[in-house]
Amino acid sequence: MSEEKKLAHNEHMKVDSNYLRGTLAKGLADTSTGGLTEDEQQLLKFHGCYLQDDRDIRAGRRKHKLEKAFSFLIRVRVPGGVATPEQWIKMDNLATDYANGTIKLTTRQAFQLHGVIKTQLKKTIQEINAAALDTIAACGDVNRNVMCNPNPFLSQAHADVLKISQEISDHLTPQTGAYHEIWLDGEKVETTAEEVEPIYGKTYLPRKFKIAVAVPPSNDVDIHANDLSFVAIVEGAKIVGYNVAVGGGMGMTHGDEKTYPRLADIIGFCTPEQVLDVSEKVLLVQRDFGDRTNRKHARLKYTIDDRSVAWFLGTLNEYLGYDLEPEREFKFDDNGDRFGWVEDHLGDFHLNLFIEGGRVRDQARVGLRKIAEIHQGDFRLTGNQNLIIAKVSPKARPAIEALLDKYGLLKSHLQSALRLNSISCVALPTCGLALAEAERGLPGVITDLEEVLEKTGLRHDAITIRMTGCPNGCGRPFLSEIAFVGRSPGKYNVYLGGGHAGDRLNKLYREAVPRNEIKNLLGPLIEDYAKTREEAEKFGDFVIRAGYIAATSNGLDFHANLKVGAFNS
Ligand code: SRM
Ligand code: SF4
Repeated sequence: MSEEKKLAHNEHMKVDSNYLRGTLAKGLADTSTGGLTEDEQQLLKFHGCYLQDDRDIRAGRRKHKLEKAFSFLIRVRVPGGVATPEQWIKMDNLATDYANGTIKLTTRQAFQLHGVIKTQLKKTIQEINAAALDTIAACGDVNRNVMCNPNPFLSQAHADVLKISQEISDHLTPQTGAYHEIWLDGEKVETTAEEVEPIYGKTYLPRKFKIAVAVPPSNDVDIHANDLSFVAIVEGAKIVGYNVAVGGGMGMTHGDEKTYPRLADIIGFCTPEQVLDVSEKVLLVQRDFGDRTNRKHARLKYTIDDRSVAWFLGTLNEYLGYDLEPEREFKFDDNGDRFGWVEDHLGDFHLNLFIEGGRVRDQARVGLRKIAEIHQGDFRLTGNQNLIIAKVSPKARPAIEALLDKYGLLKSHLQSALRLNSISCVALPTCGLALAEAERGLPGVITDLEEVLEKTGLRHDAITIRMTGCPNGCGRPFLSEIAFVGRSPGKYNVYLGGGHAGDRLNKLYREAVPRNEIKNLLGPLIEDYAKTREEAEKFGDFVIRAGYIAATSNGLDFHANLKVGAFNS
C-alpha cells in the first residue's frame, strides 16, 4: 500500500493502547455515563464486547433528551463450538442475572449475551472466565472464534478437526496481559514487546481475521466466508491433510463498488502437522501487507485482489520456507445442518436441533437448561446458529427425549426445509449498524413463502435462505440461494442464485423491495421452479439456468447487475 496514505485512526489507537489497555479500566469505572469514549469502544472489541443501545427506544429517549439506553454485547468464544453442560448452565444463569434473558448462538459457533449494563460487565466477564470460557479476541483486529464442522458422528475425522481448531485458536490468541488485568484483576507483569505479542506485534492485524475447518461433504462452516480455511481431505477414516483456502469474506457497503463479498480461493494442500504453521504464516502475510489506511479495504480478500492469488501463494511459500502441495479433490454437498438424531460408530446419539435465528429463549431455554442439568455429553453450536445435543448414551436418551417433548423442542423437526435452512443475523434492536430487521423479520417472510411451498409441493425441498439487516453479511447472505439484505427500514435488496453448498455467490435480483412484496416477487419463481426444474436441480442453479439471474464467479463481478441495471425494474 502507498506510504503517503494516512494510517486509519484505529492503527494509532492500537499503538497507543499499550497492548489493548488504553483508558479502558478508567472508562469502565466511570459511572457518570453508561457509555465509553470512541477509542475505548474500539478497544473493548478486542476484549469481546460492543457498546450498543436499544434502538427500539432510541428516538423516544432522544426526544426526552435522555442518554441512549446503553448496554453491552458480550461475545463468548467457543472454539470449534463445543461447550460442556456446565458451561451451558453458566450461560443460562448469566442470561438471567445480567443480560436480556436470552442466549444467542452465533453464525460462528459462539455465544452472545445482549443487554449487559456497564456496572455489571466486569462481573459477567469474570463469571464467564470462571466457567473456563473467555471473550478475548471474540471481536477486534485479531483472529476470531475458529469454526469447525460440529458433527460428532463423523468419528475420528471430526475429533481431529476439533482438536486442530482448538489448537489454531490457542496459537493465535493474543498474549497481552491486558485482559487479565482489566477483567480478572490480574497483576501487571513487566515484559518486553516481543514477549507480549510474538505473532501480532503492537498493531495487531489491519482488520478482523476468520478461520474455519470443514469436513466434506459438509460446508456448514461456509469456508468461502473466511479469510483462511482448511478443508479436511479424508482417506479411509483418516485425515491425510487439508486443502488451504484464503481470501473469503462477505462484508460490503451499499453503493460502494470497491467493497464486495468474495469467495475464497483454494491455493494448495498441507499436512496435518503443517496446519498451525500455515495458519500463522497466512495471518503474518496479512499482518504485513494488509491495508492499514482504509478499514473498508483491509480484509485479506482485498490484499489478495490488489496483488493476485499467485503473489499471495508465492509470498506465503516464502514465509513458510516450503511450498504448499497442489490441492486435492473434494466435494461439498451443502452448507446446511442435518437435523434429527444420528447414531455414531460408538453407539452414542446426537441430536441436531433447529434454533430459529440462533436465539434461545422462553420455553426452549428452560428445556435446554433442564437437559444440561442431566446431560453427560456436550453441546455443539453449529455455524448455522443451531445446536447439537451430542454424545447421548442409549441409556440417557429417554430422559432427554422426555424433556425435549415436555418443552416443545422436538417441534423443530416439523419445520419446512426452507426454514430449517435459514439464517438471520441479529440486526434490530441491538445492532448499531442495522438498516432493517433480520432476526425479527425473517421468520414472517418464511411463513409467507411457506404458503407457496405448500401449494407447489416443495415443503421438504431444502433451499438456503438468509436475511441480514445490512450488507456487512453477518448471516453470510451472499452465499445463499435466496437472500434479503437490509436497505432501509422495511426494505431489502433481494439476491438470488447462490450455490446450495455455499460455493457460488448470489447476485442482486431486485433492489429495495418492500417486505410485504417479497411473496409476490418470489412466489412465481418458486412456482416455476416446482414446474420446470430438472432432476435434483437446486433452486440456486435453477434461477441461473432459467435466466432470472446471471451467475457470479467471484467477488470482482459482484456488482455487475447493478451496473447494467438489468433486474432493477
Ligand atoms: Fe458480524 C459487525 C453480529 C458473524 C461481518 N457483527 C457486527 C456487529 C458487532 C455490529 C457492530 O460492529 O457494531 C454485530 C453485532 C450485532 C448484535 O447485536 O449482536 C455483528 N456477526 C454478528 C453475529 C452475532 C451474527 C449472528 O446473528 O450470528 C455473528 C457473530 C459471529 C461470532 O461469533 O464471531 C457475526 N459477521 C459475521 C459474519 C459471518 C462469519 O464470520 O461467518 C460476517 C461475514 C464474514 C466476514 O467477516 O466477511 C460478519 N460483522 C461483519 C462485518 C463486516 C466485515 C467486513 O469485512 O466488511 C461487520 C462490520 C465491521 O466489521 O465493520 C460486523
Ligand atoms: Fe448488524 Fe449488519 Fe451484522 Fe446484521 S449484518 S448483525 S445488521 S452488522
